[in-house]
Amino acid sequence: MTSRAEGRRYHHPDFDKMQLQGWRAAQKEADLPEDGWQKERQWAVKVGLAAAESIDDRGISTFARGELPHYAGINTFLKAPYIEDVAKVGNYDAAALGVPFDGGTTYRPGTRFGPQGIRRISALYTPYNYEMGVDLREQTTLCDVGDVFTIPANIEKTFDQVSRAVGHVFSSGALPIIMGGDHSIGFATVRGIAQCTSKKIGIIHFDRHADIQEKDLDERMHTTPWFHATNLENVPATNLVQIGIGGWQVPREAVVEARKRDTTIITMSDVEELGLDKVAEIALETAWKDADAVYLSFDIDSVDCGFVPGTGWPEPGGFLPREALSLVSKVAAEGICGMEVVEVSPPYDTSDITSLFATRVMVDVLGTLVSHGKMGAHRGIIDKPVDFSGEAA
Ligand SMILES: [Mn+2]
Repeated sequence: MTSRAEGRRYHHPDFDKMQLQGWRAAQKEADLPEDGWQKERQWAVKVGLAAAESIDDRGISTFARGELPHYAGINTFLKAPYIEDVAKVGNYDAAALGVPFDGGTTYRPGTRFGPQGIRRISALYTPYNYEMGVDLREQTTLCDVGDVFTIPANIEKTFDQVSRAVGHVFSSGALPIIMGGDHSIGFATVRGIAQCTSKKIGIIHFDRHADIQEKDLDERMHTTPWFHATNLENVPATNLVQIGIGGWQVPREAVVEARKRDTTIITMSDVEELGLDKVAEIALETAWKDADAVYLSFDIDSVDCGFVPGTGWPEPGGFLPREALSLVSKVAAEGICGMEVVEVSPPYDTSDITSLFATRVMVDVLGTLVSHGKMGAHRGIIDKPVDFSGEAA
């Protein structure tokens, strides 16, 4: 009779743990500094009062400040510092900003609460990502510059406010990370960046919907951003890549326009057939062709509605969460000049899962930019910075 150990069969006698990303990532963590973390704790005690005597950990303060605890505090995006004076936004590599607006919505409203929903659940996150081996707190600087003052009853005035805000942030050198809002804002956000540069901008657009007709219900709405954005001189339609489009909610007038303007549309079947690497390659080659920067527009409804119920026009058959995150990272790895996550509608959400996914897209892009050395790369195209500071109040 053999013992249990003798009887065990070893199928992989040469298995090396370093073949596992799980183990390599654990090694990588050792290379990360923790100065930022120490600094944050010292600051928390300084401004939040030293803790009661019974608390052994003297890094804990009396009033909650900074990351911990995750259930406490005033929520900015990822508990990043809130920049009240917008003149100081350029002190940071990236700036989260909210566009609370749902006046462009043609079915379910509620995306005016998107920035609040995303900020609230973003409190759950640490600045560290295991697989990437990135710690945002240690390797970059991020702030939350708050929300744009939108005008609920006037979409054109809102567009003007959004372009001005995005232009201000972009010109400061901080990378705009925009939390919508419905997708109508895509025109205004791109216009905000495009006005600051003579260079060409491509767009990679994740969506179930084409969003490229001229008008909807007689106005510019959330179905129309790319018609107007690609009318801008330095935003060619041939550099617009639309990924995930399909189903029963794509208006025919949008299809006519996409065909006329020669955009590149990649359906979910294309994704299935070609695979994520090939799709990323096609998207990047097309969006970057003769362009100097790429803008990332992520409509949360590009993900199957079973995962993101809190959105304005849910359409089954979209991305699985892992696929969407993988593709977004592959796009961000080449650098971006700004990004938006739109169409999160917290009133229709369940357990904050839609807002959570939006947060995840944002932090995955930030982490990828850091791990690929692309944070700050957008600054190279700012050759016409705007400056509104001298204007009369
Ligand atoms: Mn959509």
